[in-house]
Amino acid sequence: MAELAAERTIARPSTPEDAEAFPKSERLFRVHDHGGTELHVPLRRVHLAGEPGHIDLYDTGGPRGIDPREGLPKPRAAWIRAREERGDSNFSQMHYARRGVVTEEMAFVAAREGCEPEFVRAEVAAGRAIIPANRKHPEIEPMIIGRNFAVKVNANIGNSAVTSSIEEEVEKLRWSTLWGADTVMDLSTGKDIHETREWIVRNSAVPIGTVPIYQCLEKVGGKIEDLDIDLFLETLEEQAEQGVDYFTIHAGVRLAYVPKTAQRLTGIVSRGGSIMAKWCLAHHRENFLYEHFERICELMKRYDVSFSLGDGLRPGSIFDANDESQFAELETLGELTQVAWKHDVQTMIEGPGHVPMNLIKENVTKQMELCSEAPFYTLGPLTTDIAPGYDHITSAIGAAQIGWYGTAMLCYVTPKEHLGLPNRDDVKAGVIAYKIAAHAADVAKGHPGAQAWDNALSRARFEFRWEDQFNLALDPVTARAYHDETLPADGAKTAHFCSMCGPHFCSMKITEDVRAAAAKEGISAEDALERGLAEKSKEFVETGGEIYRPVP
Ligand code: IRN
Ligand code: FE2
Repeated sequence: MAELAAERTIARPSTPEDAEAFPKSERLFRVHDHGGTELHVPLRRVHLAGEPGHIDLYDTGGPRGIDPREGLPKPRAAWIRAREERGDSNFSQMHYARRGVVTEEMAFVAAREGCEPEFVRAEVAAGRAIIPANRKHPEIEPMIIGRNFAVKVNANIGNSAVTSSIEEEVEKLRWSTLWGADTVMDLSTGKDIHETREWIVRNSAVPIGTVPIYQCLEKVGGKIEDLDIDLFLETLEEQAEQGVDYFTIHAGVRLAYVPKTAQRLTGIVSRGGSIMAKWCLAHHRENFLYEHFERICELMKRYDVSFSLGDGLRPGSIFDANDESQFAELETLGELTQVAWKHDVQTMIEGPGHVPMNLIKENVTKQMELCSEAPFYTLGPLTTDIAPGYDHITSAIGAAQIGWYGTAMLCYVTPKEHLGLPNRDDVKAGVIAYKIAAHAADVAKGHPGAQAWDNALSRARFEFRWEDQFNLALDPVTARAYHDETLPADGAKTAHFCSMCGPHFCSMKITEDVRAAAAKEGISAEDALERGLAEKSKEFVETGGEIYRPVP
């Protein structure tokens, strides 16, 4: 392990909130050399009490404890400056990748994901992965979205006309990245939309996405008919200048597809999709985003804003899943992907929605085929419609499956979906549910290193190292609190049982006893087990042969 010995790390500042959320974790940068440039790759190191070593985990938390008015440090500033001074005009990572250049961002994500920089370059060049990183967002710690990398999670935040202040939005951003959100979308609609976004971008080490048509609609006072391409491009420019890293653009809602939704149980449920559908009907013209798509590409590449091609016709109920209008739009998104790639603009494709489990796989198969393997980014999908209040669960079930089939990023759903705006607890519940789905997909896909975390936790569980079990958990505080609810004493942290089965029925304890007995008698665990089982069987028969015996 000579490589490990040579590893250099630097401490990252930590706040009381971090320490409280992740006890026994240390926030570190691992220093990587990229042709003389130092890359500081963030990680969270969990120290173990009961076995040597530690576990290093991917960390999205970013620099913390910084005054939001000051904004975050800018690790990308020098990299970007060099490109600007060279006079580049297309700043997209895909553009560099296709010219054989391994950028600092590519080397950074390679170090973060534990693969070779050349592999990252090749995936980005092929369009199979994107690195959302606007050149006006130097605060980013680069990340990658693609099915040959860890599955990512997006969290949506944003005020609506009725609630929230700017500080609250920044706090939501910090909160969701603390728990592991890989990207955050600002879906603000109310007033102060520009200022809110500025604060969010300046305080975000993760890529920020938006749906620009929402702001356009504000600008025309809600009158959909008044929207046009000039206003749209002007709004894109405004947001791109601020540093937004990817735009959801509903360019696939073509006029001809709108009537196809008439037969649906729940019609059009996408906000952006319904805006564009209404515009098409009002003018009886083709969607202006579709018609002027190349002009949009020209703008995107000047900043390296990535497309997240919107699924305006996604199903809003499991009844509507995989219908004609949904797949017609997907075909158009595939066509637009080719146009974007002609300009080397990075592109991912948004997907559903509400889909029963038996119809999930077809979504991925079709998307890969129609969109030439551009990364898929899905909202859930919810696998049933009967559980408002629990849609983080109905959808995490679908998210885990679709992630396993190859979806690259999962858009979270909170318990408040369909009911109201999420609060702090809802955001956490949504992110955690989706981290579970994403990680379960990584494990099932055999993603290198994914299972090591599970194994570390399993070992701690089997060896009754309670502290390690808590500290390795996705949510240590909750794990500890649940344990302590019944066994709060310190002694219980070393006890070889928990209150679930009690001391006499713990299967792990029994296995441990068998192994200990075997070691004592110098026989194999299998022999000891056999002997033990024979004894138990005899005792069982002799005492009356009842599974449940009366308490003596
Ligand atoms: C993700 C996949 N499909 C939709 N999404 C997210 O839904 C998208 O990224 C954005 O956050 C939101 C857009 O919602 P509408 O405008 O399509 O409802
Ligand atoms: Fe829904």
